[in-house]
Amino acid sequence: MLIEAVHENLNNQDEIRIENLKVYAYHGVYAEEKKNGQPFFLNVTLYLDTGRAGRSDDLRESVNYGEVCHRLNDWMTQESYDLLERAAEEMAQRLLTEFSLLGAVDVEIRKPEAPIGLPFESVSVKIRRGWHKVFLSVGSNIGDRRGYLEGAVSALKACSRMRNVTVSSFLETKPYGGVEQDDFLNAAIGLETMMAPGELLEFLHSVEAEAGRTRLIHWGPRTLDLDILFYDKLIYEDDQLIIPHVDLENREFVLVPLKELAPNYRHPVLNRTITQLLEDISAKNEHRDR
Ligand code: PH2
Ligand code: MG
Ligand code: MG
Repeated sequence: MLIEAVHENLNNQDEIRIENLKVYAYHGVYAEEKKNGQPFFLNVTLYLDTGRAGRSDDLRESVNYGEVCHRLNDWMTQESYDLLERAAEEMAQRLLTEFSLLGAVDVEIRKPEAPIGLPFESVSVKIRRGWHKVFLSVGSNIGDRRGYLEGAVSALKACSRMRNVTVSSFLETKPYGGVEQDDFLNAAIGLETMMAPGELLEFLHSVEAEAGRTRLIHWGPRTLDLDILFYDKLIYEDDQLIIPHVDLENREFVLVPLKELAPNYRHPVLNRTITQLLEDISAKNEHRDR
């Protein structure tokens, strides 16, 4: 698939394109660039479902490219960044935030008069950013457990790079995994984010830290644990992070609340839905208890 976009809508890869929007702005590492400015050219692709507007002929069901151009011009000239990377990131994030029909955007910023001192046609940075569907597991087994869970939800809702945050009911659970400790309060959270997986993990760690989380005993008691279960249909692994979350298929404290939010979501490796994974656990337990 070209883009792993949020809306599982077959038309959401329709494109509206803006080519070489010319903006006079003041981005650059060198003082003379910040002082004198220079022309920048923006190539922007907006990914959305244009089907509704295509049928209704109603602008309110699409994104007004004229408005997009004016907003880009405003945003490009309001601030002066050192880097094209920063400017592109800022344009992409603002577009995704301000125009809610967008699933993803490509933003390319060209700077044909960059002070290089050699003949060249243009330099540019091009990025793609979009909304991604994520499911998290959250748990606490020290102190004001409900307060920590609610605090985590508030922190996610307050972040401008998240939207559509939804929460399951809170579930009292016995500790899983053999460490002797107090009972947990667990929940599942669904959201859309424009963060990449690694950034999301860092953000979740900062929310845990704010809840006073310390990492003394592996798998030990914690004020707040926020784990990434799924990120679109991504299958990913590095030293810090494994997606889908390891062992979730054996954890009722993860699957029971998650089933409230996404009973038919299919685990991309196991190819089983959340409902089926829970049925698999019941079947295994029955077999064992016989
Ligand atoms: N988290 C663990 C280990 N065991 N058990 C329950 N019931 N709930 C948890 O959130 C939990 C656990 C490691 O993160
Ligand atoms: Mg955990
Ligand atoms: Mg964790």
